[in-house]
Amino acid sequence: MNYKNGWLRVLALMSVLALAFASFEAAAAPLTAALALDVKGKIAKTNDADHTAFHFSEAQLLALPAHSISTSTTWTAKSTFTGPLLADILKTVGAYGDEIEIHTLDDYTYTVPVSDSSRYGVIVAYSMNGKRLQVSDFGPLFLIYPRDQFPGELAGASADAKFVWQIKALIVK
Ligand SMILES: Nc1nc2c(c(=O)[nH]1)N[C@H]1C(S)=C(S)[C@@H](COP(=O)(O)O)O[C@H]1N2
Ligand SMILES: [Mo]
Repeated sequence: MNYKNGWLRVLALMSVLALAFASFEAAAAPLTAALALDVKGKIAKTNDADHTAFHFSEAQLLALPAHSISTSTTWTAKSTFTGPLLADILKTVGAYGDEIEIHTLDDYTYTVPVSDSSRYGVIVAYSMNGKRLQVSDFGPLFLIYPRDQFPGELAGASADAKFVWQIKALIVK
C-alpha cells in the first residue's frame, strides 16, 4: 500500500467517525429549555431597553436562593420541587401590586394573590427530584404550593388552578 494513500484513508475514516459522533451527540442532547422569565406590570425595577420589563435569564434565576417544597400534586406523586421563592422574584423587581397574572407557553392564564407568596412560601420550581423540569413535564417553570401541608386550603379542585406550569411571564397587577 502506498504511504500517502494509507494516510488519506485514515483521515477519511477519522472524519466519518467524527461526523457520526457529532450527530450522535446532537441527537442525545437533552431537550432542556433554557430558563427565562419576564416580569411586567407594577414593578419598580426593569432591565430591558424600553424600561417595561424585568427579564430574568437562566443565570439570574439560578442565582436566587433555591428553596424546596416536598408535596404531591394532582399530577405528580410526592416529590421535591426546587426553585426560587416567588417572594424573592417579586422583591428583585420591586413589585408593588396585589395580584400576579401568570402567562404560560401554552397560553393558559391564571391570577394568584401576592399574599400567597408569603402565606405558603410558594416557589417557582425549575426542578423536580433534582432533575430540571422539561417543557413536556411541567417545565421550564412550575408554580408550586405546599399542598400536602395545607390540605384544607390547597388540595381542592379549585386550588389546582394555582399549580401553573410552563410559566413564561408574570404581570403584577
Ligand atoms: N400551563 C398550564 N398550567 C395549568 C393549566 C394549563 O392549562 N396550562 N391548567 C390549570 C388548571 S385550571 C387546572 S384545574 C389544572 C388543570 O389541569 P388539567 O388540564 O390536567 O385538568 O392545571 C392548571 N395549570
Ligand atoms: Mo381548573
